[in-house]
Amino acid sequence: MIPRNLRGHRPAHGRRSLRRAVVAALASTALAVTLLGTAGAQASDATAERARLAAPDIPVANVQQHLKELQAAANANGGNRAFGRTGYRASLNYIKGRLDQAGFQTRIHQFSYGGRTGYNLIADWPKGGSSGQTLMAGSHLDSVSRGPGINDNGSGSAGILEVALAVAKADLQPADHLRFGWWDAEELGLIGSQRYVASLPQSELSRISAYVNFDMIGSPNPGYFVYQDDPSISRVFVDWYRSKGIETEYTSVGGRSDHASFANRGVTVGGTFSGAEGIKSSAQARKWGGTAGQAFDRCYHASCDTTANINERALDLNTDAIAHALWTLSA
Ligand code: DPN
Ligand code: CA
Ligand code: ZN
Repeated sequence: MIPRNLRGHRPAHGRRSLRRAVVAALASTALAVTLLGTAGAQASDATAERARLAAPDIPVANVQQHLKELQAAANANGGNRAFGRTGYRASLNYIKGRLDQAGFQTRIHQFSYGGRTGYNLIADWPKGGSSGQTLMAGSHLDSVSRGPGINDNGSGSAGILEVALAVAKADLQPADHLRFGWWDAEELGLIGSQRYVASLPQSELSRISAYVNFDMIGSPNPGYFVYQDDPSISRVFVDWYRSKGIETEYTSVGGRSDHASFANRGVTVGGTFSGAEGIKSSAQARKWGGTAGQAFDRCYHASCDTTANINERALDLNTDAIAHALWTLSA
């Protein structure tokens, strides 16, 4: 349609040339539409490809359900899930059952410590792995004997379980082989993870591209900490959190969790952490919400570390961050 002002003010002799111009304009519009159509299709292909490669949003309700199961395992076994106790085996059986059902190859790595038997759970994803490298994620599954250990470390254990189940659901075929580990006797001094790395020949250890650790990721007064270790790993977490509008802080977890067993053997490590007995500062409370002057987890290593001791937003963000990191680092 020719705009009214153009029509009304054109001299008579100009009508033909105007018509030609309109025809030409229509033709070039058609060309533009064709070109745009192609570009649009390419853009949506790229979007679809990105969506296919991107990690899914992990449903936090499923992670909470795993925490309920771990709480039930403690309740039925004297109130804890500690090394050498029946609550630990009940926890391991639950996680192993879910992984077996989803198609993981699981095995129990046994060790003895202080006259008792420890049990690490190792789960290999059978698909992908063409690079010859292994990306590993792990969490300690044992609690202290004082309580059920739902934030420490049901949270990490449930988080990586749900991410593993998402790997199966997506039928992921990553370049790197994916392996998950649940460690026993962390609370006695990183014993399970140390025994695991000691069981691996150096040739296998050097094929581990990275080990990422998740120990306490649902603290009730949460902080958003990223392990300050390898920058190529930490950046993946920091950038992801920033994309969600959250500024993280680096933390040196040092020897306080199982990544240290891997780092000591020269493996690249990383992880996230929502805080333990440390006190949230007022600057941190302004940045992250929650209560300044109070511990990130007031129930750390206490009997009140139950399913009530979880901040769902922190649990949700961290599990989504784990999925993003595993998808990205293994691609
Ligand atoms: N690994 C836990 C503990 O030894 O009690 C808690 C913890 C995790 C502490 C990460 C500091 C950093
Ligand atoms: Ca989520
Ligand atoms: Zn812990």
